[in-house]
Amino acid sequence: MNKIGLKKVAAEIRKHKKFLLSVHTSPEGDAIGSELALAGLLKRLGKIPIIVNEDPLPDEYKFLPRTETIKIYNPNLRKLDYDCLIVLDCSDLNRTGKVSCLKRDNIPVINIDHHISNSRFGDVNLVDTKASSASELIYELYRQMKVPLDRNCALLIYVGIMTDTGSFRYSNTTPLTHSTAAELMHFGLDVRMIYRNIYESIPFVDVQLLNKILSRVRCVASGRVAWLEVPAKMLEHRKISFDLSDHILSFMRTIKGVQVVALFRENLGTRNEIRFNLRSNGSVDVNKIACAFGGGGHKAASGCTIKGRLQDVRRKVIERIIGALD
Ligand SMILES: [Mn+2]
Repeated sequence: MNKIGLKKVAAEIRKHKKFLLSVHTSPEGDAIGSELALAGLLKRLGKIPIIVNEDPLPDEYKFLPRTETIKIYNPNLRKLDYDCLIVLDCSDLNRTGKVSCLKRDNIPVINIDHHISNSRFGDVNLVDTKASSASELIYELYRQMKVPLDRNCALLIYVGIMTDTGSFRYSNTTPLTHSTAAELMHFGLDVRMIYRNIYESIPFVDVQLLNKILSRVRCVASGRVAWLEVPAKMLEHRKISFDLSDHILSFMRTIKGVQVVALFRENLGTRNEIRFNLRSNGSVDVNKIACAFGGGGHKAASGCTIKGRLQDVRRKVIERIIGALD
């Protein structure tokens, strides 16, 4: 555990009053859970938290408490007055997207993250690559600052840990992860309801789309690499309210013998911009592969946004993945 980072962040938080909080674009459970739980901690300390994200929440997270306090970026927010910026679950400030425009030169930045590719962009950094999630770090921060948790914050932190560990299945799950989850459950969390809200609430139209998308999975390198391309035209007829990428990646990694899976999506709205996400069973370091294209993440899970044509990006990335197989 990064005790020094925890102490420094606690000291920096005590110095300021009004905080701007943000997370990466396309926020998921850990991003949302960690920022809302941190906002709760700041309030308990008599501070004012303001959360601004570039993207709205996927529908499956709207059952969480206080999600209505999250503001979506708009240019008027450039006038926003605050005295400390806290960025969560981001390896780099640019991962916040347009929210990075709100950063001012004279304002200190606190960086709270667990990605191995983290660039230590903050003036104060709490980076612990052994932590399962940014939410687990917020749990430690509550303890460090001796602020008692309440049920809502326990729920938010639990969701961050649960989603980032693939419901306690991925290799970032540690004894500390489980003991933290046990502590959180003492607040009377309904884990069945939480799981059902996040993973078992796919709208039927999305199940049909998922079916179409999954029929496009391809395997190469004797079945050791599975990849999938999702062109924008498959998605443009509907507003994406539910985040399917996690479900797609989870399913692909269940293919027998597969070591690396790759999902390539054409971003809607931005021309020639591709988002790719990689997952590994541990034999290939996919953080290194994403870093080679300007992205990053963890050894077993990484991502990158890159300019280019879908097929060109896919060919280059797959070639590099095959080169990294033993
Ligand atoms: Mn995370």
